[in-house]
Amino acid sequence: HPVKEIPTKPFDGQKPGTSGLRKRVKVFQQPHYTENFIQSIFDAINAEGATLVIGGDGRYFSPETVQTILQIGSANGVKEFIVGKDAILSTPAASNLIRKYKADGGILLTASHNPGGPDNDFGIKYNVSNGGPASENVTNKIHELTKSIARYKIIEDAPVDLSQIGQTTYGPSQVRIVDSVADYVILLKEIFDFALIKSFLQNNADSFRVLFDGLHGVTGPYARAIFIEQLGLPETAIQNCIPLPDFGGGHPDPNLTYAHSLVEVVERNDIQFGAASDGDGDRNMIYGKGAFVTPSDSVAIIADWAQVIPYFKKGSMPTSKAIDHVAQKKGLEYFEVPTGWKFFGNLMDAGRLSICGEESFGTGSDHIREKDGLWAVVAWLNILAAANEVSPNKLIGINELLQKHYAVYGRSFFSRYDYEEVSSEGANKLVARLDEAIKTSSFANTTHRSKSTGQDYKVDSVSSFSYTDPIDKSVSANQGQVVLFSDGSRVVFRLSGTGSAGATVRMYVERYVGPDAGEKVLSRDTAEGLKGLIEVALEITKLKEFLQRDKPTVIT
Ligand code: VG1
Ligand code: CO
Repeated sequence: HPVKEIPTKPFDGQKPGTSGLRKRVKVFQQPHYTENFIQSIFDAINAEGATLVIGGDGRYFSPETVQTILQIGSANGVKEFIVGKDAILSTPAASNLIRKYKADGGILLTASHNPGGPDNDFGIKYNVSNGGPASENVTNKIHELTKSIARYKIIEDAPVDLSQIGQTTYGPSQVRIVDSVADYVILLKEIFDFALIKSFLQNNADSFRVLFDGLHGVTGPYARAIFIEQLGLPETAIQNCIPLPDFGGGHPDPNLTYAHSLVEVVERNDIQFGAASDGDGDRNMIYGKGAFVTPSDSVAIIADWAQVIPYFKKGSMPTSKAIDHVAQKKGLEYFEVPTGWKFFGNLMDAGRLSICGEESFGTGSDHIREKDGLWAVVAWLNILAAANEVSPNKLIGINELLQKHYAVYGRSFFSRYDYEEVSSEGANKLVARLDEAIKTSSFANTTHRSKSTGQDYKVDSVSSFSYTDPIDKSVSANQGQVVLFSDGSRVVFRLSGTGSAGATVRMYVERYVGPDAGEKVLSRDTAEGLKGLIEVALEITKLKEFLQRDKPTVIT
């Protein structure tokens, strides 16, 4: 098997974003485009003798890309590829395999929650040996290499049948096709009290029904193994659990807008516990009849209840503003990092962080180095099962747990407004206005009254978030513009790093109400709790004017 060198020219824009390189499928299908990026990964790492895990969310263009990786990887000296059957590995499952088999890294073929199919998105992400996404110094190096690439190397061998579990070869390299699900189920069983969850579900089969929606993403087979095979739930407990290359035409993002298939059935059938996951299985939404859990409450509650989860009984406890209150009360360390799971990796490796979350429906722990949708869903089941063990007479559901939490810790009303695919020009003007406000302090100490609620909000400061990694001291600047108000409320603006066209502006809004506010205030709708603040934020930034949008595309 001779190594061939194929001449090529650089493409613009091969810069990995928040979570890998994401572009339209048509962009990846251009001759040499995908090959260039893969070769640049191999040039950035030491591929000689390496073991790599390969898999993804099963989206359109994945099987072809696996073969491309085998061609280029074998020519660059990769010793062994561990590949998920049919190119399928959820992002958390891939992270687990990298760690479990001590691989040197992995290539994940996913654009996560972005739609799939020939006219939609594809993505390639490189993870390192701790199982987590490569840090910015690695992704910057890959990007630099894509700018000057002049050739890539390939070995031509017969394509590997990805549907056959077992050992085979590609050129000089070993290829191991593995069951995509098995090791992940073993992992979750080590973490949670499956026996307790199972008996709780069996004893409350009518009063506590479960529905998981895979949105035709990668989690389907994992959900079947966990909910049906392990926990003994009926077939009706899962839906849309066959992975499809175009996710059935849907947008596999678990939020109230895009996961309407779940929301509808939960409402119609009075399901007490519903959940959904995104395309690649790292996000989750917990949603029951009349009960919606925001991502920040979810991680705070998991941190608060960590002692009922066997994994956390083993060692030190958590950290990650709802979760801040839990950490403070428990005397634990907590950190605020920029957007993107890669920023948690160093802290976890150093043993200083074990529970973390993102506003974008991402929750996870140091059992792997990615956020983990099914982990969060099973964590909630474990917590509810444990909570009900102590209170056998009245069923504690999602809402009861939330209200109990607010009564102790207070509540951080939180919401995110996404303005998708706006003009880059408008987005830049918005950013420029905020930069100006930072430079001149022109917003500081100004007070703004909301017309609809009559509340006054006084601006304390406007700043740009810069993060210094506590472990390796690397600095990531310009990670979002923060408007802080005198009552502790804050609004953050940033540009998305995962979109594949135009610019997407995100506005994060947060307002804290202490436990003394009383149940009536604490149990309000998020939208109601945030109304005045959102009005003020939109007004002072002139967001609608700059973006030419009256409403956000999605509110989560
Ligand atoms: C978004 C989310 C971020 C998440 C990232 C990847 O990034 O806001 O919290 O880590 O997606 O998630 P951005 O840059 O568009 O805001 V996933 O599920 O795509 O791996
Ligand atoms: Co995802």
